[in-house]
Amino acid sequence: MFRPTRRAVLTQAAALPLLGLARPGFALSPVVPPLLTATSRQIEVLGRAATVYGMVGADGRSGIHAKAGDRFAGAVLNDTAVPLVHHWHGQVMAAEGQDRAYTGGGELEPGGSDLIDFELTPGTHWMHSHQLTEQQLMAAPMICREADAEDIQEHVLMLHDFSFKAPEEILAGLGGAMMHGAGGDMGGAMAGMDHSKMNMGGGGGMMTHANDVAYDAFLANDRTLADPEVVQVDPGARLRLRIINGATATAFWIDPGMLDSTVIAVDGSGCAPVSAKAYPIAQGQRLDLIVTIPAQGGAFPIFAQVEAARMRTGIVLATAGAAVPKLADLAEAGAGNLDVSFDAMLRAVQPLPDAAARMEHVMLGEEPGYRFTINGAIHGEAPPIAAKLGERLELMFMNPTMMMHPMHLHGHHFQIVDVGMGRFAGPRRDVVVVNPGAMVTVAVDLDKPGSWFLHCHHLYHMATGMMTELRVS
Ligand SMILES: [Cu+2]
Repeated sequence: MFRPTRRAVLTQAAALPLLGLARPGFALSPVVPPLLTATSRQIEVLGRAATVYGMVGADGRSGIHAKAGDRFAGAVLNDTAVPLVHHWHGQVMAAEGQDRAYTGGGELEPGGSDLIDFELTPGTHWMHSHQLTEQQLMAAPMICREADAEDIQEHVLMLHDFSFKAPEEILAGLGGAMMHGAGGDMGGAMAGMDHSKMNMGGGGGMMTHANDVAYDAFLANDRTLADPEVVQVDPGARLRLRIINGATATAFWIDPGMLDSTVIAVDGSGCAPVSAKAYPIAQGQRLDLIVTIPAQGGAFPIFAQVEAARMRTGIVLATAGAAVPKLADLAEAGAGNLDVSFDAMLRAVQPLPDAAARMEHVMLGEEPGYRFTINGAIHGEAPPIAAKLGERLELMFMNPTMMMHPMHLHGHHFQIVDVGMGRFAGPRRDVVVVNPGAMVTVAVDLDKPGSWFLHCHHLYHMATGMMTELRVS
């Protein structure tokens, strides 16, 4: 893990008062170490050096690790050479303007800092750039330990998809162009689509596909299975894994192998405990998984296998002295596509109270030239969805496209209330999987004014237009 020296931190702190800061609502930080620094760093992937980004806390760890009641208060410094649009994913107590991912939020220039102050939302959350740099690991955990969290060992597992190509090149290869004409090359219809990846998915025999980017590797805490992270655990112990899918274009199945396992929270919100053989996690989603280490000890891989594929990554939980076996990065059998059967089993610990709701239809779309739309428009082409402060809104997503879309709403934890099997008090989440051919409804109480992005968490779908705004006033 990248650890800045104390000297580096102090140097940054000393430099802060000199940094330009031209944003209304943000004041210049006094001489204190930055709470968080966006930085460049080097990692090794499959024996090759790679320059990626990172977001490092004042304690030198990746991201923020706090407890319920703590505030995220201090300076966020952009110590990279690229502008930054930071987003605190899952932080529902942050007012609009506390991150830059909203219309008018602008970019934090290289060398600039923002002063941030909000109470952290308990749960497993994360942070990432709202730009193509997310592909280059501009992302980190944002963990706020719940007041009632069981007193057991915890470990954060962050997943990424990795390419040695620049994200602009990946986007051009897909045939996509950045919305607002910000670079990219308009290719032919579906150019770069890898039709060998086509597979018959759900949705009544529709030809669906997944994994439209050919990645070089899949990372679990920055490492592949060639050299996985090994976490020391005690025989017989219970361990809480806080799993974050920080991949931009890849959904996974978490496979705890022979370990007994139970999910107790999704997207940072508690759910009634559910056990399964494998657990789906789409881009942006989180899973809090309790696993039990057998009393006799040993080494236990936790795999994350790419949906509709054999590729996988993971970490190993091992008791003292256990031999860690060599782990293949291809599973014996391909995984299925993500679907809603897992969400259908989940029930929120804190469901929304009964209330009358107003319905908005959100039609997802895909047009030639790798152009992904919401209600027929790319971001900026259509007015925002207008909503009233205090109202209960239901968003009914409909997906006639050939790909799954993990739909994310900023600033709120909605509740899934219908996945096509009748109404239910499903899980609280902030990213919902909408499969090809599916109709999924979420309910949300709009308790904060502002303009909140509603977008697909597939980075290249968002970048080419699949984003709109909920304007709450
Ligand atoms: Cu999408």
